[in-house]
Amino acid sequence: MADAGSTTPTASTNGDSTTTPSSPKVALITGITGQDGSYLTEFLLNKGYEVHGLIRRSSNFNTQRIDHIYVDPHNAHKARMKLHYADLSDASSLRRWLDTILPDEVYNLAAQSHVAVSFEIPDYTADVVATGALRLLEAVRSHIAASGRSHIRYYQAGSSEMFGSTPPPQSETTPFHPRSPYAASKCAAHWYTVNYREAYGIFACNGILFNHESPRRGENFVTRKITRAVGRIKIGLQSKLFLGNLQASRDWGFAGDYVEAMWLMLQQEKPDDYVVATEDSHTVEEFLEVAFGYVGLNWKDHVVIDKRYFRPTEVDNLKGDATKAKKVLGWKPKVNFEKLVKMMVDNDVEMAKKEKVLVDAGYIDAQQQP
Ligand code: NDP
Ligand code: GDR
Repeated sequence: MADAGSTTPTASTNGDSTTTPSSPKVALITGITGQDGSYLTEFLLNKGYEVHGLIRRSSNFNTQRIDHIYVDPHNAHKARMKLHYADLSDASSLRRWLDTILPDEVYNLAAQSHVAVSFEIPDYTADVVATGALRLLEAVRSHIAASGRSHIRYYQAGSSEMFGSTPPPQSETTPFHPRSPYAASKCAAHWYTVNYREAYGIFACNGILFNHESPRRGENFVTRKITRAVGRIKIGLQSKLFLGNLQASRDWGFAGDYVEAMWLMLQQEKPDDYVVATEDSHTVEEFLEVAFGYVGLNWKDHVVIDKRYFRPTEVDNLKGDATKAKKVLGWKPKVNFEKLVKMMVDNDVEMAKKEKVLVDAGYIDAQQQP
């Protein structure tokens, strides 16, 4: 378990590198403990970067996704991943770490990222997702003004949710019509980023990423909720899965592919905004069919519709047009829909087997569903 300590950089990693230059590039990642933060950290370490992550204080350790690349600082000879306490709601911490770390690239991935939850905590969501991005941009601007380090580059994690009810295919020129406090906040963060690029000449990019998943996806997003249930049902730990709207369509890709696109945006000559998507879309019901079918189960025997999981306003149909990213960045996804679903189910069947051992030994209760 990683502990960032109180005031100084403490955690480090021995992430294998094939291309470490003598003076490595330095990246600062907010949201390093999230799904994307963990894949981006692995990606950048493999490129030879020194990676600094901002983590927020929580009452339990929240670093499970990066524990495998964490090395206790007391044992590390070469610290290439370092963790620091900060929060997107705390402007002074952002500026302080910029001044201390002197990053070449800043990736703003931190967010209250759950759309349904944003209806429950709209004020907080806006503070972290919209104003948090503004705080970080302003910290970058003032850091550049004070230090002259104008080569610094900034990535903003934008979302296909910004398109909301605008019909597909959605590209960089498609108008936004957000349908949740989360999506409206992401629109604000998008335009703050454009404004800081135009007003101050900062190299700032918006990645407009469509849904991307993985075995590290949070367990209350629909894909992982389904694959966790498939694993547990297959192993006999649960029988029902409660879901909301099964007719929504999403353009689902693999998170490991998408972090490469983030990095590519910051390697271009000019800053710009890019849609990143597979250009393939499926309903939640189709996800269920593939996931349950893969282990020989019929989803209709297990899924129960629960009104609690419907949203006040839904985003019905997302399907990206990633022509620009393919052409300019040379990016394309490697993992398709079927492969993604199977990767997640395989992971979660194995996880359920381990859970079963703990249940049989009386260490945990089988009723504790994710
Ligand atoms: P996760 O929810 O997995 O991770 C969010 C990260 O933000 C976590 O590290 C979390 O910390 C951190 N965080 C939350 N609140 C704060 C705060 N107040 N201050 C500092 N850190 C905070 O998200 P993903 O990795 O899936 O997504 C990364 C980014 O990309 C997010 O901005 C998301 O909105 C956006 N996005 C994601 C897409 C997807 O399909 N995954 C698609 C499009 C955009 P902790 O671990 O402590 O909770
Ligand atoms: P989304 O992802 O809202 O697209 O946001 P999520 O997996 O939460 O929902 C996808 C669709 O599934 C429907 N759904 C359910 N969703 C959840 N979470 N739980 C359920 O039980 C359930 N039943 C049906 C939803 O209504 C929705 O239509 C994700 C997040 O990662 C955002 O941060 C990111 O910006 C967007 O993807 C792109």
